[in-house]
Amino acid sequence: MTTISEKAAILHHSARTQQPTAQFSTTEQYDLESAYKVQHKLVGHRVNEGHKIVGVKMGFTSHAKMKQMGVKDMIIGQLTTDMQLDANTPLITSKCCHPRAEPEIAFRLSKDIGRVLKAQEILEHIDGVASAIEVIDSRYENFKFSLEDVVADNCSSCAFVVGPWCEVPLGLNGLDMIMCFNNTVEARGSSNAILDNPFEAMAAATRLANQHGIGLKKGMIVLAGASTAASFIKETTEVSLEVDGLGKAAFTAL
Ligand code: OOG
Ligand code: MG
Repeated sequence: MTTISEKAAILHHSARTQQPTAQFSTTEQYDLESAYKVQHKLVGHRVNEGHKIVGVKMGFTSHAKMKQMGVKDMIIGQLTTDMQLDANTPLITSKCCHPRAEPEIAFRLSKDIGRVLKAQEILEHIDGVASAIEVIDSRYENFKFSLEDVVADNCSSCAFVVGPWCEVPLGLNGLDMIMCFNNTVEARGSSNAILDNPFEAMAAATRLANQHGIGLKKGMIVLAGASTAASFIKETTEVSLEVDGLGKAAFTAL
């Protein structure tokens, strides 16, 4: 049996050495509440290194993702400054274990949120929407985990890029999401795959954040969860995503 602090230290070491670790759940039982405690400690390791929390990410908000990973509940993880990619900050794949990319939609919070919101209340709490690509990189061997394991591992969070912020449209339904690897279509999804409506994923984020003691502050980014299964990056160098009406997000993998 490992303690919460030990689990967090093992997972942080895995992330920083690119050495995947064995799942905890195959040798011991722990519940979701303890798993979120591990996640808080794990994110604390990054904060102690000088990085800041800049947002949250939802996981398993689409059937495609639940099916790919064999889990059935939504999860929430935390995003830090060292995960942010941009035109001048490529993904260094040698610093990852087995990175995968997935097409997402990002929201920007226009105010602090301290309660659980309904989807209809989201519009008055956000001031930007954008195309986004998330890079997930499980710290567990073979990218295999239980729900508790993945929550403890900060929901496989590794890196993300957000495209130019757009004005918030009244609806986000039926948007085509096309992810390309080296300019060739790698995955194609629809925004409807994200809980039938990405605003529902944002509402679910307020519920899970509230439940697990995660702060949602003005200016923070919320990733709504992938609309398709994730793809291994491997030899890919250019990863891009175009979402109907929201423009393009892209990064370089070296
Ligand atoms: C967990 C993270 C899931 C999403 O968008 O559904 C996630 C994983 O698949 O490793 O980020
Ligand atoms: Mg994701």
